[in-house]
Amino acid sequence: MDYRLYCFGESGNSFKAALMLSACGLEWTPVLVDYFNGETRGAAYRRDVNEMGEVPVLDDGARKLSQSGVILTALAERTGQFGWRDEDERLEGLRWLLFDNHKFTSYVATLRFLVALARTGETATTEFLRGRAEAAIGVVETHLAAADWLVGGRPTIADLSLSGYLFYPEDYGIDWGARPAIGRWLDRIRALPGWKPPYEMMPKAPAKRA
Ligand SMILES: N[C@@H](CCC(=O)N[C@@H](CS)C(=O)NCC(=O)O)C(=O)O
Repeated sequence: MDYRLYCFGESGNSFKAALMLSACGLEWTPVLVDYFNGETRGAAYRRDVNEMGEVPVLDDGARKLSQSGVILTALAERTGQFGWRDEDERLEGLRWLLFDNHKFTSYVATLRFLVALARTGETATTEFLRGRAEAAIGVVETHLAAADWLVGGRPTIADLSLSGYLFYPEDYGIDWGARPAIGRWLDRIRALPGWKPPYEMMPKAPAKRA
């Protein structure tokens, strides 16, 4: 199957899907979305690609899948890799995917966007997001201090989802050195087949035009 991933390099949600495709040994091509110049907010993108106005979107030739958690789930089911062995694992994995989408990626990614990409400086908004991000990061650090992987003692789509933003080089004021369990977990994920840094997997989006 010829997979096309609508994405841009700065998007950690896209990186989750990109890493899954590569780790599963699937052939795929990035389709660069001009996010910073408004492509996802345009009518054509919403009509033809994703009504939610987001990346990632995975086009498998038959249909377009969006929401990284859905893409990861679909690929796990199709390939039999990084998925669940039984109902207990499936529910536990779903718990982490929902936690990621609601509290982990959402706060970490928005904080990174404001501080490192939009360069707003520290504001009341970033202070709020930093507190929420630190709390969610603490939950993951505590879990990983007692387990190598989030679910089932082996790498799953839960690990690919929660780690997606943590491979980016930008500094947004989180002290990752103070989270040694997360650091060791990221090293284990880097050792998976097909892993490459985000900006080597997907092209960066063009800068915002004046
Ligand atoms: N829950 C979604 C989040 C997707 C998302 O927020 N994507 C960002 C880029 S990383 C986006 O396309 N944002 C466009 C916008 O909000 O206008 C997922 O996991 O796929």
